[in-house]
Amino acid sequence: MEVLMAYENIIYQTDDKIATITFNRPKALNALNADLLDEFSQALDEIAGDENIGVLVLTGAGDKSFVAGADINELATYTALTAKNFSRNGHNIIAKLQELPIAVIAAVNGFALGGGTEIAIASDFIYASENAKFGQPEINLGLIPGFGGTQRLPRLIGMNMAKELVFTGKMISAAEAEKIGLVNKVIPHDQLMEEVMKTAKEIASKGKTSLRAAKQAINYGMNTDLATGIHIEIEEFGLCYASSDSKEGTSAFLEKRKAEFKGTLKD
Ligand code: CO8
Repeated sequence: MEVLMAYENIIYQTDDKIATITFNRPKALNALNADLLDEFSQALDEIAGDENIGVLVLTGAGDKSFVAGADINELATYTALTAKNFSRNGHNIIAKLQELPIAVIAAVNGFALGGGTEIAIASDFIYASENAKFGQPEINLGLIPGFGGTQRLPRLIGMNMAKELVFTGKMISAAEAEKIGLVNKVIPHDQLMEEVMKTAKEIASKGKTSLRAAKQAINYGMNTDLATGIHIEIEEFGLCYASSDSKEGTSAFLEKRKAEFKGTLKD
């Protein structure tokens, strides 16, 4: 595992085709302050520019928390205008995360509150440890979610379930989160990273172009009507043939061997 560039509020590591960003302010339960968000944004730029990386894993430092939301010390200082800027900046970073052409897995190892839930749901899917807790507690601060919780959450778990979470600010367990489709899989705490890495490795062995095409078809298709979504799928299906991976995948099947995908996103 290679630790790259010295960040202070995150740890950025790569291991072959898998990058890991660990939110790293454990004394504040990895709350998102401005410095952490800047570093997160820079690391996402690094990943977007690194052809070798196929999967990004997000997790939190320590045993207790993924991300306990925005840093309330900073929230307490905002005016209406600086709050808007903070929210807009957060949205730009989360859009950058969501638009990465690779798979993003959130390994939620404890509290994922406010901005923590919002980062997790902008990932492609979530694996959670048994002691993970999710919630949108902003209402308890006299606020509302500001990094996508009023928009991505209802799209993911349905409007009424999202309203209950946002209106009450309550925390839900990993098991409840799995029941409502927020989490794909709940895993014993000490096995979380092992399980996440198993799935990450499996995804990293696939062709980059087809992974990007699948992600874009699902992400853009889910936010439009079915006919437009199907049109997007047709275009993305055709684009897969621009990469050597489609030749390799189909030939490997016919030759009864394992496919070795070597295509890049520049194909
Ligand atoms: N911000 C700053 N510090 C925090 C935060 C936070 N969000 N969460 C925890 N901490 C700090 C605590 O202050 C404490 O510090 P210290 O040891 O110096 O007193 C340390 O982390 C440990 O926390 P606790 O002692 O409280 O630990 P507990 O196990 O008792 O409780 C909880 C854990 C339940 C997670 C509790 O800390 C908590 O409720 N935290 C706040 C959670 C929260 O409300 N988050 C949402 C923030 S709002 C948000 O995310 C909006 C995002 C978008 C905003 C954009 C709009 C502008």
